[in-house]
Amino acid sequence: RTINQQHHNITDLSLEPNDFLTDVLQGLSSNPKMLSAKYLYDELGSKLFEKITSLDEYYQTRTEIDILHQSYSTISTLIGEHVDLVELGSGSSKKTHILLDEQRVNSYIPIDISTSMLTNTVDQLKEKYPSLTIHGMVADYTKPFSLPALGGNKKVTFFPGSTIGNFEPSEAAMFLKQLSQTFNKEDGLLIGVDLKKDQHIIEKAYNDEKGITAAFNKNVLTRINRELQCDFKVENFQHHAYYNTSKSRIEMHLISTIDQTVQFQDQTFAFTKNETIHTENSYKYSIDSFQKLCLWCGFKPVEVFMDKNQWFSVHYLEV
Ligand code: AVJ
Repeated sequence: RTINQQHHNITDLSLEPNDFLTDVLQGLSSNPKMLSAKYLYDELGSKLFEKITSLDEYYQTRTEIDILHQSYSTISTLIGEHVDLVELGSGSSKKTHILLDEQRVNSYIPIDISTSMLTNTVDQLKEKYPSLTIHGMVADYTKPFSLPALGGNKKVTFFPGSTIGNFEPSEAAMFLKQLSQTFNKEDGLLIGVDLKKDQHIIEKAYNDEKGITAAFNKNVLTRINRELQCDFKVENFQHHAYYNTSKSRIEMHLISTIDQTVQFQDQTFAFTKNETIHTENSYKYSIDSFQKLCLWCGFKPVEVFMDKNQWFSVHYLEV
C-alpha cells in the first residue's frame, strides 16, 4: 500500500478491505460462529478500549504501569542506551511514556492496527518528545511485516497489555518463534502477561458495571454493518464474558437473544436464541508456563517483574 500518511511519518500497511469481508464471512460461516479479536479495534473500538483501561474492574493496565514504575531502574539497565524501541499494539502509548522519558530511546516505532489511534498518538508524542525519531506503522503485527530501516542500534520490542493472550497458545508460540528469529544477539523483548488468578477477579474485568466492555464487544457488529453493508440488529445481541477454566482463558461472546436471521452480502446467517458469536479470547498464564513457552520459542528469560498480588507479570527476554 502507498505511504499515505507521510506528514505523520507513518507507513500504512493496513489490511486490504477484502480481508475484513473474507474473515467476517468465514467467521460467521464457522461453527461456532466467531470473529477475530483484531476487528474490535476500529476508531470507536480503540477509543472504547482506552476507556476500559481506566475502569476500576480492569486491573491489567494500572497493574502493568505500577510494575514498570516499580522496576524501572532494573528494566532501564536491561534495556540499555540508544535503543530502537518497537511497540506492538501501541494504542495510546500511555505505558511507553515510562520508557521514553529517560531519553534512552534512539527511535520509537509504534505499530497499531488503527490508523486514527496511531496518527493521534504519533502527533502527541512528537509534541512531547520533539527530539525523538518516531516512525509509526499501521499494520497487523500478527502477519509478517518488515520494520523501517533502523539505525542499527539495539532493538527492544515492547509488547505490553497481555495482548499475547489474544493468541491461541499454539499461535502465540508461532508468533514468538517468528519474532525471536528477527532478533539479533543483544536485542530484547519486554512483554506483559496477565496471570491466572481468582476467576471472579478476571470475570469482573470483562463485565464492568458501566457496560464499556459490552459496548466495546457490540461495536464490532456496528462496524460490520457500516463497512460491509450488513444489517445486524445490534440490540438483539448481548455481551457475555466468562472464564473458561479448562482453557484458562476469558472468552467474550455476543449472544443472540432471539431466533433471528442476518442478511449479509448475498448470504443469510441464521442465529438461534442463545447462539453466540465468539469475539475474543484472552488467555491467562502461570509464570512458569509462560517462561517454558518462551524457551521453546528461542527466547531466554532474563528477568520477570511482578506486582504484589502476583496478578500480572512483565518479562524481559533475550535470544
Ligand atoms: C488489549 C487484548 C489485552 O484481552 O484484556 C479488554 C482487550 N477485551 N477488555 C484483553 C480487552 C476486553 C485486552 N487486550
